[in-house]
Amino acid sequence: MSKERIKISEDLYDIMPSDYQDLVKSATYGKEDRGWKDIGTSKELIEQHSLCAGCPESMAFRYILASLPNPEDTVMVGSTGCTSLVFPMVAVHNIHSLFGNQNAIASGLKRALSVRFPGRVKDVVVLAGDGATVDIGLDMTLQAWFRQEKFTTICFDNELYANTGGQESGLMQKGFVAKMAPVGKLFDKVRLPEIARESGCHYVVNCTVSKPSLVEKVIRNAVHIAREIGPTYLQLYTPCILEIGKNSMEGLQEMRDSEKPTERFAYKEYVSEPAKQLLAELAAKDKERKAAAKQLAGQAQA
Ligand SMILES: Cc1ncc(C[n+]2csc(CCOP(=O)(O)OP(=O)(O)O)c2C)c(N)n1
Ligand code: SF4
Ligand SMILES: [Mg+2]
Repeated sequence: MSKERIKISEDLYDIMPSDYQDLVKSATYGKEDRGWKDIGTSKELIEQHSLCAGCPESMAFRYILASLPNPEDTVMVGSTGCTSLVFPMVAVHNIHSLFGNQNAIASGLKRALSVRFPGRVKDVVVLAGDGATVDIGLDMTLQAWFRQEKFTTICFDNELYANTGGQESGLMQKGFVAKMAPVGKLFDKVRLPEIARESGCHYVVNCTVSKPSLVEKVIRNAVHIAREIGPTYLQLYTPCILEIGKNSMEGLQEMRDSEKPTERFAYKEYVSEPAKQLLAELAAKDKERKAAAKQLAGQAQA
């Protein structure tokens, strides 16, 4: 993959927005080892957002977009919610779907892309809130997994409906009282990671986004496994600081507190046997590639 596809015609160069010029000059399209460490030294695929200041969803977006293995050939599918306000500012093809329909849209899209571009890798990644994934969209979420659709589903779990002012969601914690759910949640958080495994996902991770290197690893694994084997699911805790009464500097600590071993976002991972085999093959290839590059660099210096 290369930047060829976004190249600007010389005649139009000076009238293109500077953001676009920067994308062509220094975005990491086509870089094999792109990852969160490129943030700060390259043009990011998201630079502005309309989320509340300090919202952990914005951190998650930056790490995810920096880690996609193949951004020029990726289509993201969003759903209504806080996340959907960000997509217009993202330099990756994306589709907004009706609330809850995201996994149905992604299924059709993935199939259509494989017919339209045979032999070319096209990744599809769904990114939606917990209300869209677990409540209103649960049917579509599960059916896509049952059908073994080859795309990744990412849920930004902030444990309520944030965008509409704080209603109860299936992923809300037991007993939690929100602005629009004054009675308090009567039941435990729905165990969607377990349901994902039982519904045919080949890679499932439940974690926070406090550690960029971890987010990078799980995104890469999830996209590669979805591309080659079948559905993958990531449930990422991105707390709504507004609804839990934290200020813009406190989101990171909230995630760190929630990922302790006894807490609900302690790191949890499931990898199916075929997926384990694929990850081992990819790791071996990566090692080989890096050794060859090192050798070449050594020869060039000599
Ligand atoms: C079909 C439909 N039903 C309901 C809504 C209203 N609505 C908009 S955002 C939202 C909640 C989003 O919650 P979640 O998916 O958890 O995302 P968050 O805002 O928390 O990131 C709802 C119910 C809608 N826009 N469309
Ligand atoms: S309402 Fe909550 S989830 Fe939405 S942008 Fe603000 S802090 Fe983030
Ligand atoms: Mg939510």
